Amino acid sequence: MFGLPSKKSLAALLGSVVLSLSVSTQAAEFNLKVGHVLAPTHPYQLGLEKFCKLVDEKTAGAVKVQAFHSSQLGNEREMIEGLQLGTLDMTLVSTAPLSGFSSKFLVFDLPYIFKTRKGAHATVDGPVGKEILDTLEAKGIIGLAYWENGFRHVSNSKQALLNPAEMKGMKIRTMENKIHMGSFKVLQADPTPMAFGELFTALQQKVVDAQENPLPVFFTSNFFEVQKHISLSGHFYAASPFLVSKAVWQGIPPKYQDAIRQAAMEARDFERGLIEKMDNDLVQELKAKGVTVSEVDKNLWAQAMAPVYAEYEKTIGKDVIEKVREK
Ligand code: EAX
Repeated sequence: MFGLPSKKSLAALLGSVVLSLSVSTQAAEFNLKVGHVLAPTHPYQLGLEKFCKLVDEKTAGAVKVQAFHSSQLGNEREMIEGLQLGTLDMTLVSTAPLSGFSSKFLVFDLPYIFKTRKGAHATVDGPVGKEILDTLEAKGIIGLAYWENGFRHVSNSKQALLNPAEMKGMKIRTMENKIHMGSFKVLQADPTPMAFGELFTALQQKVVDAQENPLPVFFTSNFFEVQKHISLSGHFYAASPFLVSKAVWQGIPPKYQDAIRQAAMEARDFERGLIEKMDNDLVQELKAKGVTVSEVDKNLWAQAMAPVYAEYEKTIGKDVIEKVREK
């Protein structure tokens, strides 16, 4: 028969029980929520899950963050407003809707302002990017880092599309951004601004013929089910600022603020790596799902969209455009 456990093994068992209880029940000093609009399988979510783990580790459990995908905490404009009101702690959004809060972000929305991922990172991670991100502080928002959505491509339900002239009359959903809309208006397309959460249904019901997003968004939101043609135009580069409510931020001690900033930087590099890998892998996966994937002459598209620069040169500043434009 089994003998009674020794005093030593009982003490070891008791110690491990106390330890596990202390870790699992240790109440965090700060419980924060971060929201975004993309799918649970998108690098936004995967990067945020990494971020949440890093924050927990770096603050020894004092700060815990939960990530909410698929517009559970609102669409991008609503979440940015929530930061200003202090009703939402954090959000990860594309730069496009931010131009409605700080017009300095408009420069990032110009078509083909960036040519390469490396060039985009060098600018947004450098002094210009910081200067623009810091304009949000006056609006009640703190910017931690630029994550990545990526280069955006046009998809549609009608035809394989190679030339910008073929966009004429195409009803295309755009983000709520006047340069995005203006860039498609010069192609004589018919842009409709719409929150991301409404887009799949609008495509399914043919309310719009087309949309534009990076491949990771197109794939993880299953747009291949309702869009059979994608043209690799890469017309806009979408950086994704990671934002915190200033009202919430001011209540967090500096040592935890530093830990959160470090975690945002480390998770940024992880998230950017996932986007790049998906960009490389998804063309084949989309073809396998029956999507026509067309390479296009980007110079042709850039020339066709170029008039939007003249339209916004005065608002943005020629000097700012030249400072940001990747040579
Ligand atoms: O930031 O709305 C969009 O098309 C964006 O890609 C989305 O908001 C992710």
